[in-house]
Amino acid sequence: MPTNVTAQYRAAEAAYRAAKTIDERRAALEEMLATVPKHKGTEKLQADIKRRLARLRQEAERRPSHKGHSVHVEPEGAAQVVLLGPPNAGKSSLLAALTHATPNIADYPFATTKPQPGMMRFEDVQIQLVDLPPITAEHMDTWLPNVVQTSDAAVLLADPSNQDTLAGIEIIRERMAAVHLPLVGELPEGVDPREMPLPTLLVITKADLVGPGDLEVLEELYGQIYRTVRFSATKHIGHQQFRIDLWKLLQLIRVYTKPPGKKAERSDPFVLHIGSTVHDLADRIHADLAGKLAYARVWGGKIEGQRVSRDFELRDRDLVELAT
Ligand SMILES: Nc1nc2c(ncn2[C@@H]2O[C@H](COP(=O)(O)OP(=O)(O)OP(=O)(O)O)[C@@H](O)[C@H]2O)c(=O)[nH]1
Ligand SMILES: [Mg+2]
Repeated sequence: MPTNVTAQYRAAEAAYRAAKTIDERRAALEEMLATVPKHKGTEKLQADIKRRLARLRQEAERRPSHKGHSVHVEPEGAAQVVLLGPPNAGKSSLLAALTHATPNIADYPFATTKPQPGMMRFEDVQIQLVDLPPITAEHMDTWLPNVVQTSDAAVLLADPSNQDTLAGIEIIRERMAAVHLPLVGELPEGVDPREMPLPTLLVITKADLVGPGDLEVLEELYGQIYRTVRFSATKHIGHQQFRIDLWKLLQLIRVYTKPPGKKAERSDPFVLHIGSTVHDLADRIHADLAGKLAYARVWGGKIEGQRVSRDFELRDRDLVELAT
């Protein structure tokens, strides 16, 4: 035991010895790891703490206390998007960079153990990102498919600085396909009702750490299947591109409404799927409204205030006046 540790470290170690539950031990070990002085003399100690954390994780997995299938993340905002990836890929870092959430970020695997949502703003909509524990050949939380199946899309994170990334990504694609949640580039026509394909964006993380060659390898391999974006959580690389590409992947439109004769305000949009009609919009606002609809006018196309029928297909950023 090195003598030059801080008082904070000693307190964390005392807490570890006093800890009774797995969660308490885990919290104390994480605090020890955070407060241990980082230099050559403590490398063994750091490795030992990480090993103890990994063992604790295995112990937690063996216990049948998962309350597995009850884990659920209430969708919020325009869409729910899950973050999937191998350990250490940078899922929690992406969440922290793009939302106000404060997930646990650490350089050891399985730092995330529970779903953690955060809201990401894109222009005038909010998209819910859900950080998840990693998926490996050995481990996938039993509740994870449950959380994934309520989501509208997935982000698959690949860390080009890790030589095991390709194998890790393939395992995740296989495991998700095996639970009928295949990760696809875009939704296929005529889906088998037993399958719930998830439109997926491939994010190449830690773009600040590697050369262009490493990034291109992943782009060449997956570019045919997925829309890909280069990203760094620590440097400002790809943040806006991520938002734009995710919005495109979701295949949504924003539509603004105004009462007849009132001034237009393009804020607080209704979010609908591409292909939605005036009837769908009315139906979304109120079940009765669709039946009572007399006519609609639309601003956004070539003809301003164009009078349209209920089956008129709306476009992103259209302003609609519904008259009964
Ligand atoms: N340089 C650099 N480091 C990063 C970046 N993103 C993440 N990291 C580091 O990579 C490590 C893992 O990051 P996390 O965000 O915790 O990874 P994760 O995918 O959530 O990991 P698990 O929850 O264990 O699956 C941490 O040490 C981060 O600081 C990045 O864009 N650039
Ligand atoms: Mg994490």
